[in-house]
Amino acid sequence: METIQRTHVTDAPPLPSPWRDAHVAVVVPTYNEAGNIAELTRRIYDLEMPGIRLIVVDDDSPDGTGALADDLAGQVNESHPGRMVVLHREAKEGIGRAYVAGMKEALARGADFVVQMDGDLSHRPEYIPRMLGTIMAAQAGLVIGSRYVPGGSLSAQWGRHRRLLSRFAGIYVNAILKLPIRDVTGGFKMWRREVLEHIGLNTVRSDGYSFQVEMNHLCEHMGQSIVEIPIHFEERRADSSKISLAVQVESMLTPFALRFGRRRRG
Ligand SMILES: Nc1nc2c(ncn2[C@@H]2O[C@H](COP(=O)(O)OP(=O)(O)OP(=O)(O)O)[C@@H](O)[C@H]2O)c(=O)[nH]1
Ligand SMILES: [Mg+2]
Repeated sequence: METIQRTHVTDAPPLPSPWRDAHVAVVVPTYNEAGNIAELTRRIYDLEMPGIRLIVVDDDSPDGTGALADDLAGQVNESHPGRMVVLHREAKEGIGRAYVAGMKEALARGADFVVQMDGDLSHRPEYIPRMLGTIMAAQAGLVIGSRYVPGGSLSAQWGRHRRLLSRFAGIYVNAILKLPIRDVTGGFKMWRREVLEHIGLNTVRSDGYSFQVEMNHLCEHMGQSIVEIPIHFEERRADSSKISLAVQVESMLTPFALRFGRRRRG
């Protein structure tokens, strides 16, 4: 069993109130992230935000991520009861379904702010305090950790092909939906509770990665203010990507469906 060793974060000053004590839930969907989940957990609880809660949503990963997350939760909850929750789903249903389940759990447990992030260490948890400061100061409904605003950047390991594909996806989505967002496909975000409640998570129809675009669209539709802050996006630390052809096709079709189609009944 891996143990969580605390390290001292020297580059971040302690957060003042009310940031420090905010009820923030971090939802992380996992499918085969056994090489990453322990480090991610440690770095989240190193943030010195006593109100933070981690919700891992595992789709019965064959590599044992779910059991590993249970072990980590046991350690975290020993000193901070209820601070880490693991949802076990029986089958791989896609990142969108996992997020809907995790976000519902976050709201049910009283989170005021809900973070969504990948479980592969591409998204640095150390940005969370900055996202919280921004959402509070700007009174925004949604803060997006953005690769494509000034100051944002991509891992140097991303080749030309991947960069172009990501840029194309953004241009394609915005040609159809015209969202006031530069990084429309990014997956590192912080939501205000009321926005998620108003969206109605049961009406979200994306199963896969188009969840990101659909949620942006619903938020913009509500007239909520959306703020992007720059992040450096890192290459996943371990294990492999889960993007399948079916998921790519869904991502291509979703912008049309959102613009011209009906919503799922809540
Ligand atoms: N629970 C659950 N998690 C998923 C599923 N598909 C992907 N994930 C998780 O969603 C996060 C993002 O998936 P990635 O495979 O890293 O996708 P990506 O970041 O767009 O692609 P890469 O850049 O190649 O890593 C990771 O934490 C995955 O483990 C799924 O069907 N169910
Ligand atoms: Mg990834």
